[in-house]
Amino acid sequence: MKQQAFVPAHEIRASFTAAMSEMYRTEVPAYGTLVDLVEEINGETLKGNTGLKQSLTLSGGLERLQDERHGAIRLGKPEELSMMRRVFAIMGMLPVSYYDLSIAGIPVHSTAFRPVDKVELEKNPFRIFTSLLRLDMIKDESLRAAAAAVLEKRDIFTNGAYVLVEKAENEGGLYAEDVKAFVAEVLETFRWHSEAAVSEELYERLHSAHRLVADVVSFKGPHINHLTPCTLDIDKVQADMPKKNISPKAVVEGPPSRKCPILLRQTSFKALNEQVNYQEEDGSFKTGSHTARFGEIEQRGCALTPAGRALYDELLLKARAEITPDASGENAGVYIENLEKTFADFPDTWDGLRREKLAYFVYSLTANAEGIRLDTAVPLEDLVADGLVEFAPVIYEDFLPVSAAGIFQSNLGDEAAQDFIELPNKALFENALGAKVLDEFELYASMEEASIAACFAGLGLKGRAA
Ligand code: OOG
Ligand code: NI
Repeated sequence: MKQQAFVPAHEIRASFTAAMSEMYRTEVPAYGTLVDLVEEINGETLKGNTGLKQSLTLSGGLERLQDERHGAIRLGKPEELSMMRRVFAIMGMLPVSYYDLSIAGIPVHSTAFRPVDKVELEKNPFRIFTSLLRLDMIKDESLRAAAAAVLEKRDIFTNGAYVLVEKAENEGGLYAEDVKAFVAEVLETFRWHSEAAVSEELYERLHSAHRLVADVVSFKGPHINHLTPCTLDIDKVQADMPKKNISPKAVVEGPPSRKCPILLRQTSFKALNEQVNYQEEDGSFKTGSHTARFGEIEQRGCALTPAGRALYDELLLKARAEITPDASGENAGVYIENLEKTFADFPDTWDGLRREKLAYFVYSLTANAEGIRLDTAVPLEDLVADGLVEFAPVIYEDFLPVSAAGIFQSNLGDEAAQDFIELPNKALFENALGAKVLDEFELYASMEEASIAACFAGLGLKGRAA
């Protein structure tokens, strides 16, 4: 009998992403409208041919563009995070980077689960920003205890999910007959529940500590709070959103529009006000509302080296110190103008970014290199200059750095950041996760290194000249 093969992780990931996108479309109709708008504008952009080659290089090709999404969830306790790590591992998604949001006044810390190798990323790049609540940042001791007690009682995963995760771990993968069930069981965890697990009174107390605390603690599960399609022209989608009755945030977050896009740019529409039912002590329900879920779009650029990231942070902070975008949108025009002016100090040609080692690139042999064998090592630059080797930017696969970005606070509403006890703790996060997070810079650097090694090998050389 022919032995049955495991379903590849990227196929499980693609099925899960499609199922979640479908679910979110019915839960949040504005998301469906946004996806349609993004598809329409991607189509027009491709037809218009503007910067087509570059956009496609950066997005990893047309096929990937259709699947491109990111999402976000917020978890309440360590066991939830470690189980989530096991679930995502089956989809080929590993924890990359540590994001300490306490520096933005938000009581969570986070990682991004995503595929890490080149082939996996090309097949399906789905990534999910995953946060863990920092109960220790709630100052009021009795509230902290009440929140912990509510979380203690809940289990966000179905029995079926536990069974299939264990099966996949024990056997080394999932067979086709289990994949459908696995996707359906895991999807349950991401579903919206309008029945709260707390009374109105407790909800209000949690909410006044921080609206995120209320969002995590009050519900039976970590509802997916947004899904973000990828656009080839974020400025156009931003401009067209009001025509579809979606009101976007005042300005696009991240770097300004450039010839050579860097990191990522994103914009969102405000969280929905949704009806929920609080569960009162006497067993009755009380109607109320909660804002959590929103829509967002993104456009990706190239991954920056630590030096590039430092320059990005410096320029973004400088621009924002001069003009901070107002939530009303009143100063959006001057903010954008000033941002573009400030970023004039960031090289805007691929070769400039490469020569100054501000961004990562992958190298490949050109058609001229066909049949050529070298017997002495030469510097990479000579091969580029001789037209034997060409380069393309590495796509940034992660999230906007917390240090300089305003996105997190503005996702939650535009009120001022609340004051919390600060205790940054990557080790605590990794303990909860049950694993170390991978270093995104190392991942990008090794992609670049591997591509260079392949070029030299292709020319018959063992290594490059220093
Ligand atoms: C996560 C926000 C992070 C992004 O695009 O930067 C994120 C959250 O609000 O839970 O998704
Ligand atoms: Ni997002």
